[in-house]
Amino acid sequence: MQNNIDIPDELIKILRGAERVAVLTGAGISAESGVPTFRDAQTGLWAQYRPEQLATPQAFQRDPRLVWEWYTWRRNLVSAAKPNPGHRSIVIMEKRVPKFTLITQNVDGLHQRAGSQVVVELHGNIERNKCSREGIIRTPDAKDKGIPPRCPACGSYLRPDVVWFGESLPEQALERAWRASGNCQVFFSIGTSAVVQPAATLPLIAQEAGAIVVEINPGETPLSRQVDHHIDGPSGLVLPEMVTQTWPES
Ligand code: BJW
Repeated sequence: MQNNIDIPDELIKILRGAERVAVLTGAGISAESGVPTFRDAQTGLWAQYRPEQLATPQAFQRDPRLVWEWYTWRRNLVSAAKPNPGHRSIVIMEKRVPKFTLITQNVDGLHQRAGSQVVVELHGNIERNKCSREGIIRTPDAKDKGIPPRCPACGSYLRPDVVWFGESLPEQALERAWRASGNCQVFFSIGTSAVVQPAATLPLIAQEAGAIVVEINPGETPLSRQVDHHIDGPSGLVLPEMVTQTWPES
């Protein structure tokens, strides 16, 4: 089938010879798996819910039950979702590029379920829980039917292991992301609105250090005008096309 996606020849050539590639993904890569994005008009989560009522530590303090139930709804959505061709193409890139770093803002675990071996999770993972007091990863007791359940070690509420607004990102993940961005030859920004800090700075670090920066997104973002290539289209179509043209034998 003919599609209208144009992958620049120059990019294919560079990618074939590249030793170090970094990829940053956002909610858009999981959109074709049926996981809602945050900021898309109509379908994005923030079109329906207010972030400050659900995705901040203050929201959890104010109404832990509401926040926990919202995450339970999203956990069910994510666990029913399946990786799409965009996620799978990144698995092929990981196999082809000697030093490949996948950095994701997503908390849905779909990269891992597609088969990506190493994933730097900047905003945590919705499947895990941690103690809201100590920040240690904990699993609730099977008998605990509380909403939210309690930390089995100290009795405080458990919360999802995700990064809310105003919270720091996991230090090691952020450091790995800085390093890979400042040390790659090609940097991809895929399916992200490129507005949430500090992730939004990573493509700029890469560009500053001399990397070719490529954005894959069906919409425009604040980054679009600065990148070397903006490829307009859904990642579930663009990435398989790019991978097939770059490594036809894969
Ligand atoms: C497709 C597609 C398809 C559709 N194919 N594409 C400096 C300046 C100003 C503010 C700050 C700053 N530094 C820090 C801040 C504050 C804040 C921030 O950035 N605010 C801005 C919004 C202004 N940052 C923080 O608080 C961070 N913490 C921090 O920096 O700590 C230190 C500090 C704190 C306070 C002050 C100063 C320093 C933490 C950020 C945590 C973000 N958390 C969330 C929720 C995670 C948990 C959960 O899932 O519930 O993370 S918010 C949400 O946004 C989620 C995402 O990971 C993140 C990014 O969203 P993403 O992935 O880009 O999704 P969308 O929906 O925005 O975009 C989707 C894109 O896909 C669109 O472009 C579509 O076009 C596209 N698309 N279909 C490809 N098929």
